[in-house]
Amino acid sequence: AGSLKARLAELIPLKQQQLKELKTNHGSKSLGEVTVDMAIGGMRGAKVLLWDTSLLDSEEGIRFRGYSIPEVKQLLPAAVEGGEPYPEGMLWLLMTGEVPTAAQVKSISEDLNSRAVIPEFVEELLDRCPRDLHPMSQLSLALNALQRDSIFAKAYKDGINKKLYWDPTFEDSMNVIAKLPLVAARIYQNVFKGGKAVPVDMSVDYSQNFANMLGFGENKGFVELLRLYLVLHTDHEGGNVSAHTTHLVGSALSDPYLSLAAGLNGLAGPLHGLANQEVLRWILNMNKSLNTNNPTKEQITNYCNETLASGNVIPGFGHAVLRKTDPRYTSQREFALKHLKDDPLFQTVSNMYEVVPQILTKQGKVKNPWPNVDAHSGCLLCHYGLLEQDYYTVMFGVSRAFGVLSQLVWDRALGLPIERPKSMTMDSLTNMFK
Ligand code: NMX
Ligand code: MLT
Repeated sequence: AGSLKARLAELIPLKQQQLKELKTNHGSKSLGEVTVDMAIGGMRGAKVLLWDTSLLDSEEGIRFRGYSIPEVKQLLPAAVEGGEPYPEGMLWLLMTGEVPTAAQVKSISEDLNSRAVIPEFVEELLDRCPRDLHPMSQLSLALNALQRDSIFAKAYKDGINKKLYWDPTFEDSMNVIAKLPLVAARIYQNVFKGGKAVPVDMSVDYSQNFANMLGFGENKGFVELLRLYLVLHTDHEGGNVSAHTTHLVGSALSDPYLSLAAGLNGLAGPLHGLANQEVLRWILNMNKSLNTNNPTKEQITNYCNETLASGNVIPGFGHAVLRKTDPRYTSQREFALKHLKDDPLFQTVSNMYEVVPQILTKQGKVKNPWPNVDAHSGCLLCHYGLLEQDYYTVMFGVSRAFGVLSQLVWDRALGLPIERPKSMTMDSLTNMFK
């Protein structure tokens, strides 16, 4: 096939040249000040990372390789006419910066299917996990175990020339992406459904296979939702916890398995990817306490105020960088309006959109009162019967692998160094400005 790898091999020298010119022509120019507030405040606003696969604008939201979400939906090949794009097309776009043809997308589906196997010992490891080990911990455990087969780690041990690092990084990354649905579905089946294992169907796409393995393959609405879900969660520039962690750990030349596992451990935090689980839990707790499945805006307002008064965040709202409604939220809302507009859970999510921003704004300290991606995803999955909230972040993780591993291939292709910023003590900072 006119493969993804062959295209990358053509693009890499061009990008290496671009980086060289950037360093020569602009290497010593300033990207802005670093203030004490930035050092204390989670480095917010410090422009200190190189990340090519996507870029976030605080008002407009994410662009993947320059394309907004509506553009991606328009341009990438879809399975159903007017339907959701294939995540495989997104992978091609993230890796190359180019919009793939339908044939190229098909070649990715086939390539991933051919790599979709996991060793028996990893299956056994998952099967032996207690059911109350969180699905994200199981995912991380499995990735670390799959590392045994890392092509990069082996090549490094065998003394591979650093100019060639990108090649085994690419192979590992594709293998990881291919294997993730098997691992993720096994976790789902084990924890929630009594352990049924469905084999990979070589003739269908990634999302259809993943849906089959989860037990939702017959449900065409769910498969379309999964395509959208996997496209939307791929990448959110480089500074978010999962992306930055993958990049940081990868900079030590830890292989893609180890790097992604580290990133996913960050995604499992409630202020990051776990928020999708927390949103659903929050809504269901509200419904339970009010004994309704369709609370009024007033009831939602009261429940929000209770949450805030008890020193907790309202999950799914706010963002470290965004200052408007997340376009990933809007895209999921459009999906809901098209396919499930009368769903009571969607109506609650909609009502929250109307009341929560005002409540958070009134509180006075939140920099962004608008909903993020996680405020919406759970209600869509629930609609199609995937009710188990503890599982939602695993699906986010499968998608996030597409973005962070695409960038990891480029990290190695561009020869980026080990990451090592400078830290300061409180005393050293105090003395500096005496
Ligand atoms: N509910 C209540 N308080 C909030 C919220 C919220 N949704 N968002 C921010 N705040 C508070 C925040 O805790 C902080 O309080 P304090 O000064 O007492 O520490 C204050 O407002 C200022 O925070 P910001 O600068 O607006 O937000 P920051 O950049 O620190 O954090 C988030 C960003 C996303 C962590 C934060 O908005 C949050 O906790 N949201 C809820 C959790 C969530 O939805 N996370 C998912 C993000 C998307 N993702 O997938 O990663
Ligand atoms: C993400 O998708 O990574 C989140 O929106 C968090 C972020 O960008 O900081």
